[in-house]
Amino acid sequence: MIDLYTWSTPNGRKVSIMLEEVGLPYRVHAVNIGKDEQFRPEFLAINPNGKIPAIVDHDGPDGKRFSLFESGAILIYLGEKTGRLIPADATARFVALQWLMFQMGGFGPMLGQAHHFLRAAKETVPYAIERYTREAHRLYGVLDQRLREAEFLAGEYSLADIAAYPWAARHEWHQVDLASFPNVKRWYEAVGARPAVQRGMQVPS
Ligand SMILES: N[C@@H](CCC(=O)N[C@@H](CS)C(=O)NCC(=O)O)C(=O)O
Repeated sequence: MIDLYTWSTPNGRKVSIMLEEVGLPYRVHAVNIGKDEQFRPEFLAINPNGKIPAIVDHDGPDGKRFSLFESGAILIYLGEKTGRLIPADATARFVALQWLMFQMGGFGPMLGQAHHFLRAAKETVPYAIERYTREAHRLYGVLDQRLREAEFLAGEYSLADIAAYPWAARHEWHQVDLASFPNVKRWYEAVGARPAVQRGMQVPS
């Protein structure tokens, strides 16, 4: 059994989608980041960085309880644990990890900054809005080019698509019109049609 500590955000939903896809049993623990529950001592004991998502696997690699944070690391862990959604072939595996890192380092953090300055900042900061919405559009352009040549980010559907999808699902928040990125739109609709993705996007209910 895996305990999933999460909230209704893109980083959290990467992990619930992955768990739904691979079919491992899991229990959801909602950590309301709007109420600062991520800073409670019991959660900081699992993730000292005070951010969701995190998991506790009661059947870890050496058969013992194992806790893990950082959504990218969790996706790799679950992929390796199940042999699913992370390619076995070395070249394909590194391509999948490359696009996972692209998401973790750019298509996530930059979109998150755009969300902050467009929706949450206490003052309007035009420089920051321009910087992060421009970067969001640039990143969608990179994805669109990749998805022109490949059906999914690593060729076959993989953990890289699972990482990127919940961020793309917030395209209206970062003011990106998918009609401007037709290959991303095609990919977004294909990923979003998967039943496991639809279930994972409802977590926590
Ligand atoms: N790099 C981390 C980022 C996690 C992250 O930023 N989580 C956000 C929600 S999407 C959070 O917990 N925010 C609460 C806070 O920053 O206090 C990951 O991918 O797991």
